Amino acid sequence: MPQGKIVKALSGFYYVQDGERLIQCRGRGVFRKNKVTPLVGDEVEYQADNDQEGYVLEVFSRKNELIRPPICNVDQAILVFSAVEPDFSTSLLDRFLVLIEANDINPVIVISKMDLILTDEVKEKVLSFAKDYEKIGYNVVLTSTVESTVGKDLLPILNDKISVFAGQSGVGKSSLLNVLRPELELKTDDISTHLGRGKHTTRHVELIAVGSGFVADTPGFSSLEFTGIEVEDLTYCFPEMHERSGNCKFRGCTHVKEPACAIKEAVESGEIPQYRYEHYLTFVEEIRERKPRY
Ligand SMILES: Nc1nc2c(ncn2[C@@H]2O[C@H](COP(=O)(O)OP(=O)(O)OP(=O)(O)O)[C@@H](O)[C@H]2O)c(=O)[nH]1
Ligand SMILES: [Mg+2]
Ligand SMILES: [Zn+2]
Repeated sequence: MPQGKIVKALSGFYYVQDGERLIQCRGRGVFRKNKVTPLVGDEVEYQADNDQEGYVLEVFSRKNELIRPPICNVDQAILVFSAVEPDFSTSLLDRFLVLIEANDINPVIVISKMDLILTDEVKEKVLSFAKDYEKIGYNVVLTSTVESTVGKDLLPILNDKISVFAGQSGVGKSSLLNVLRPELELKTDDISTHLGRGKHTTRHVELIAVGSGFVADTPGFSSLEFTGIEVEDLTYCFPEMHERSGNCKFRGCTHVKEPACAIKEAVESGEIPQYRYEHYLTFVEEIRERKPRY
């Protein structure tokens, strides 16, 4: 039986990419056999007499699975954050990073719209943030759609992987993909029209072949709340805290009020940026407030 990858799910059809062929399939067989709903990203076995009337017969086991957006076998999340318009936000970035770390997905940080920076002051600020995140161990790529290096900057990261593009509206996700594959002509919008969107746009998830990889151009995570994440999990989502937490005096230290806390010491000595720790504290508070307290 032939095998392929589901690259799009729409109106009850699954579109299976098998090399150069795209086969429109139904999923009847699978539902009956192992009660699994096929997802974009699935590796499947299918049967088809022609490209319009196929059947997904079997879904192979998944590496991971996101609920919103509904997609699986994701290798990495490309977090697109613009340097300006909108301004670079470490608090929003840290929120995305926590959600992605909690899903065991590898994040890559792309700082876009570098060409729109007008002052040295802003440029230095953005570069120093980039350095902070690199120091944590994250891959940080600075780029813009006017740079001729977008392909060189991004393709090596995207090749051979399934990536989800995530980030605020208007940061330039679709624009970057349009540079990588101009023939796609993905719809891009200026900020003003973005405000009226959202409600009206049907957002189906689709994998787009870019280089030898696949990319999902979605807003990423429709909810940025920490549902399902506990305070104890949060340290794992801050790699620079996780690697130091063994040095805290108390096991299970939450790095908030405990004495002899290695994290607080690292913040005081400047090894961990103050803003990262503050975001951590905000998230701890948010998770604690979610719970009923007696
Ligand atoms: N100068 C400049 N403008 C950019 C760059 N990237 C995007 N833009 C502009 O920013 C606006 C928003 O870009 P989009 O690609 O639509 O943003 P998006 O992230 O896909 O937004 P959503 O689809 O709403 O999530 C458009 O007007 C783009 O032309 C860049 O690197 N440089
Ligand atoms: Mg877009
Ligand atoms: Zn601690």
